[in-house]
Amino acid sequence: MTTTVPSVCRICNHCCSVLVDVEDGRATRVRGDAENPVYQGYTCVKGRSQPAYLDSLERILRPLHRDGSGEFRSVGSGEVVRRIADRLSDIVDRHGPRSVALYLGTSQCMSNATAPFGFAFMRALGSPMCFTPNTIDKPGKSIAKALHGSWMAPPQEFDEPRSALLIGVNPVVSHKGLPKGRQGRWLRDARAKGMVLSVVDPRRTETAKRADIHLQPRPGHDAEILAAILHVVLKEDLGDPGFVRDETVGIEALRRAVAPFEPRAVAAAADCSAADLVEIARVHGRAGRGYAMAGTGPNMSGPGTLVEYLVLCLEAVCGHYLRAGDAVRNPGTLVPSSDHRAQARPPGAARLGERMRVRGLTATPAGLPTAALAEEILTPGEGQVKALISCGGNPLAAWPDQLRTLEALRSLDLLVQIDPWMSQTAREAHFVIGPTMPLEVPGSTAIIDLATHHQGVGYGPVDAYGQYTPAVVDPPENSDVIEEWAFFHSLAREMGLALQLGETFGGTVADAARIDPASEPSSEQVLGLVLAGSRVPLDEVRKHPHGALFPAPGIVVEPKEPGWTGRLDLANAEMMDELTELTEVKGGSIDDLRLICRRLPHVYNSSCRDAAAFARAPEHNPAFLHPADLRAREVVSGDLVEISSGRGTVTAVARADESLRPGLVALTHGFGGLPGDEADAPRQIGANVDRLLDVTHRPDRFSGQPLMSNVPVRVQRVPPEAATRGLS
Ligand SMILES: Nc1nc2c(c(=O)[nH]1)N[C@H]1C(S)=C(S)[C@@H](COP(=O)(O)OP(=O)(O)OC[C@H]3O[C@@H](n4cnc5c(=O)[nH]c(N)nc54)[C@H](O)[C@@H]3O)O[C@H]1N2
Ligand SMILES: Nc1nc2c(c(=O)[nH]1)N[C@H]1C(S)=C(S)[C@@H](COP(=O)(O)OP(=O)(O)OC[C@H]3O[C@@H](n4cnc5c(=O)[nH]c(N)nc54)[C@H](O)[C@@H]3O)O[C@H]1N2
Ligand code: SF4
Ligand SMILES: [Mo]
Repeated sequence: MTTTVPSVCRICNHCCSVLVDVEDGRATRVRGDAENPVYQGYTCVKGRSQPAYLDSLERILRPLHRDGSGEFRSVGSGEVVRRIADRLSDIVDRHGPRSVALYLGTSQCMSNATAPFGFAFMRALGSPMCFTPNTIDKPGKSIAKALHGSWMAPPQEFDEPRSALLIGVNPVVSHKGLPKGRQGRWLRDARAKGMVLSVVDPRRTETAKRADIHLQPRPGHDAEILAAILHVVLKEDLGDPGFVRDETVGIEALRRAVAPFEPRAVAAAADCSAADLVEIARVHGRAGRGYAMAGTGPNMSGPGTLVEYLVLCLEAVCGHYLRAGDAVRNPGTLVPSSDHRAQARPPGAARLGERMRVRGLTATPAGLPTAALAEEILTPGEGQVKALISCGGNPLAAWPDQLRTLEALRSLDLLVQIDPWMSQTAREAHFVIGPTMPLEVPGSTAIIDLATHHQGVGYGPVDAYGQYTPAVVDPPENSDVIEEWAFFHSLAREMGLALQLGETFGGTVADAARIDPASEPSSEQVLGLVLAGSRVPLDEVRKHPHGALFPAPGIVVEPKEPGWTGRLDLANAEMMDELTELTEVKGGSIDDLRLICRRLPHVYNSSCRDAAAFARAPEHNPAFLHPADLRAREVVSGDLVEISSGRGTVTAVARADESLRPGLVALTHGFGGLPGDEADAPRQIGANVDRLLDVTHRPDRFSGQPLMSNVPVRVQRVPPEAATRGLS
């Protein structure tokens, strides 16, 4: 008998609404839910491939312990928690709590309880060493907000924009930068109503193909391009001078700082059309309503914090914020309500308490710098990290500088990897814990509210929306998998620690959120606990199994408080200095190719490579080059090429790509194995991009994020004799 259960896909945080066919307790099919008002039946191949993942023979269904002989042996979940607790207690006794670090990766975000429990565990242990991928992604977003200040009401964002400016973000593949839901339809309708879409990207991406203006510059010139856009907007008195006068400080200093960024000069240096650059500035500056978002490209290609800071300056100069009396269409659903006021929260600290022992880096509003953790592990002395619990992330596939990461992880006294697959990192771990998978646990769409709240523009739905899903199937029979929050809960109990949920989705510490170590809460109870206090109660959201809009007609932006003096800062001194330095440093050698980042539709970072098989796509990551660059190297699509940077060399399969500007090679991260693997199988497992990166290469001054795109590399053909090895 087949039953069909509505659910939320949590393979990625687009959170599509899906229907799952269940037969004899197993999921047999996942498809889009056409009844859902926001997603309208949209899904992607990754989400639809889930039934195959749940029952995959390769899934880790029992905890594994690698013993002295180097072999993994399965152990019961109770026993594995005891062994890890013993090791951790011993490490803390010898080296103090700071020697234990936690890394919560991308795949933990989709489970609402993992972060609250993981962080609570670390607080109970007394270690501040919590890391996430945010600092190797777009950390500039939250840092720039601290430097600039933030508007205490939402941006106009997806509410009837007349101009959308997307800089190095490709929503058609990544689902960021356009509203959650059926994005293609939204884009078509918005353009029909007059919205102009401008895209700045060195590749003619799937999104750029749908744009009205596509500026195709060299990578790494985004700060200059944004400065040139501001130059035009300010020179021609576009934007919203009233907003600038009333709500900001520093306009004159900003004007001076962007004055040298004359569009023709910037366009010449970036090798793109000056006319299009000016046109983007005029469209955006005159639109009245609009939004701008920078993606991973510009954040990874240069000074990411400066890029994000200039985006915020542009949006303030254009006044793209809701004002007193405006309706707030998306006040969030599964997060608590907040006040919306037409006033600026002034800038705050961008360098926060905890210091790394390396390179003078500190915590920032984006978190501790993940790009410095390997060095932190490798640096002897007081405070050295000796143990790492890694959950839902894959350091050896995704952290910049794979060679250094490997050296660091191999030097640890304890590495625990919570992962359903024998990933690159799992292979090196002392303990591997196989977790439940999303359809086996209850969940919700709260992450999309949270991302909007923390990251800003480009993450949420247009209108308040929410969906709850029960667990749809049980874990496979005879399995011994453990839900991520429950791992932290049992570990705490074993170590005699009481958890206090501080960072729930509401960000509040309720008394009720103290978890009794002796308790055995259910997944449903825990979900209720972490979503407690949400604007729309979880029970209300539960009443709409197919998901629903939760409009809030009464929520409007309140007027500014009397006597309020907060202003947005358009001219933070460090940012202005960094901008000025840019006018002095010009490009690198243009004889080199530049390696840039790029995502593929059928994989999710290092996850879902099976979906590639499902989509009959190659399971490796092609090295995309412009046909002219291939010809110059006497390479044809399908040949093996060697890509070398100052840090390392990988072998990849070349693929002609007309959409790329010449002079570039685009390679997707997350692929490949450990050093030594790929030489034998670039066609099967692909190449690890992060082996080409060096964590000390031009790090961002705040986040420590190194250059991860726009990286100088050399590409050459692998001679046929050598290539035959790769054909096996
Ligand atoms: N299908 C799929 N979706 C995903 C993911 C995935 O792996 N697969 N990953 C998820 C994650 S973790 C994230 S953070 C988001 C990221 O989402 P996006 O930021 O949209 O990531 P990409 O699709 O890689 O797009 C980055 C774009 O930047 C361009 N670019 C590279 N260098 C530069 C530069 O110097 N300047 C400019 N202007 N552009 C540049 C690239 O050509 C590329 O088109 O996607 C999420 N969604
Ligand atoms: N060169 C280069 N490097 C990059 C990037 C780039 O564009 N170029 N992008 C960066 C960005 S934006 C990001 S966000 C990071 C990503 O960095 P990470 O988050 O560290 O990497 P992922 O590959 O997303 O790791 C996900 C891991 O979770 C596992 N997993 C899958 N499902 C589950 C589950 O249900 N539960 C648990 N516990 N685990 C699960 C997967 O098997 C995988 O091992 O990479 C960064 N690295
Ligand atoms: S993996 Fe695909 S189907 Fe699932 S939420 Fe993401 S975009 Fe939607
Ligand atoms: Mo990311």
